[in-house]
Amino acid sequence: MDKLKDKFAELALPKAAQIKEYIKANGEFVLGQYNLDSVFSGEKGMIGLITETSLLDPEEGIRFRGYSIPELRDKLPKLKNGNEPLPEGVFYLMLTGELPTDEDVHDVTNNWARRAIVPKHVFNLIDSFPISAHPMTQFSAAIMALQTESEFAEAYRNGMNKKDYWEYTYEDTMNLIARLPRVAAYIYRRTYKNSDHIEPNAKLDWAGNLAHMLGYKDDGFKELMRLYMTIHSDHEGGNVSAHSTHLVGSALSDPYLSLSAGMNGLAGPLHGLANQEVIRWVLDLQKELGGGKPSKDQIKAYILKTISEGKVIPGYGHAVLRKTDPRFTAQMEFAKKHMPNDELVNIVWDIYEIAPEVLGTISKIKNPWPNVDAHSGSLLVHYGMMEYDFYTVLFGVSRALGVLASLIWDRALGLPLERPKSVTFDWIKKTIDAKKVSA
Ligand code: CMX
Repeated sequence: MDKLKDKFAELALPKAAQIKEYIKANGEFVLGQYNLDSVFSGEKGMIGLITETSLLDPEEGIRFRGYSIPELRDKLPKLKNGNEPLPEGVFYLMLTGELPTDEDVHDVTNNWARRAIVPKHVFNLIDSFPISAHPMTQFSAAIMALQTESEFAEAYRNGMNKKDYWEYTYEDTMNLIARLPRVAAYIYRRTYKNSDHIEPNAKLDWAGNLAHMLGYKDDGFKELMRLYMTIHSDHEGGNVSAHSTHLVGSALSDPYLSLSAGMNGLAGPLHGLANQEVIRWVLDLQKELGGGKPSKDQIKAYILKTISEGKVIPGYGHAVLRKTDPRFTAQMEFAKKHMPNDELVNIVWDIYEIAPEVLGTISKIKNPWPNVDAHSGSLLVHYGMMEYDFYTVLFGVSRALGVLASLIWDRALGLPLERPKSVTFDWIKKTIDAKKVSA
């Protein structure tokens, strides 16, 4: 028996059928217009996707099924002595559209614990990489190695009916999410802790177990992982990791192939890799000054120097957001409670005072405010995780929750193969010139 699967069938499938009917009946409705600038701006603002799990407002930030980040922290179930939401809850919410009860979340924890068996060949594959391989390369490859377990791929080979796609996508998703903490922790311990691996503890919650397998005993780190895994999980459908997972999934590539593609996108420095780049940038700044806490003038000068060298300030700016990211604020609140005097955290706060003012004077930059990545590394460093090349793997484990919940919805909605039209620049020029002549 799988209560979450039953709940999805009971709640979400009728909703999916309604959505399909609505789209069919209103297919002619015009949603917007786009111009040449839209095409050349990376399709920003062009509506081209349906993603049920979350919606992003440029001013307010992300809402998961209508709930903001502060609301999630307030309303999602927590452990008895805990203060941060359990990520099992945000997954339940994204999948079903309903806030889970404590019991619902407990069921998901147990469900994932039952499924968390990683086949040996996955560890062998990870071990075959040179130690110097970036953790995201190891992570993406490990997800591909897990693909041998895909129930979707096997059912498709055996001639599955279209109406069953969502069920096998669900099974793969649940197995994959259950196994990711073990895979991530294995990569961490192998790369940085001399392959001194730590066995999972099935009594812990999903994020608590990840913290345990990484080797962090502090309860504060477990709480951080619960918050971290919740707030990084989804950011509507157009960001690179969500969109690439969805795009690859549209070819009916199974969840393993799709998520691995998404992770390759997350590994880009303009997306998830920015979380490691932030710490690298701050450490470089400190190195240049000979160590210690930089003054605000020194921070300002370093920002200007970075920009003059044709580089970006990592952790600042966003393709959609136009205000401080509420995920940044949630992490700042966590830091104020748990580590208000931490030097690196204080540097991050000083940068927050200076960077928006400086970036705001550069007219081409549309958003001078911090994004989620500006804060996360300093929290990890506080608990002793100095290996910043690993940070994006943590982002990836969390991001799997949202993009895979969406993939189940994609299959339940029967969304088609994605195939936008592309043209050559010559085609554009001829078409526009011809229009000008006839005008
Ligand atoms: N520092 C310096 N320049 C910046 C900048 C920053 N933080 N943010 C934007 N710009 C520049 C862009 O590089 C671009 O310059 P060019 O026209 O010379 O190429 C110009 O300003 C316009 O960019 P934009 O329209 O404001 O931003 P985009 O939507 O194109 O890009 C983003 C958004 C996030 C890639 C960009 O702000 C950036 O590179 N930020 C730093 C990297 C980062 O923090 N990424 C993480 C985002 C969150 C996540 O996905 O995890």
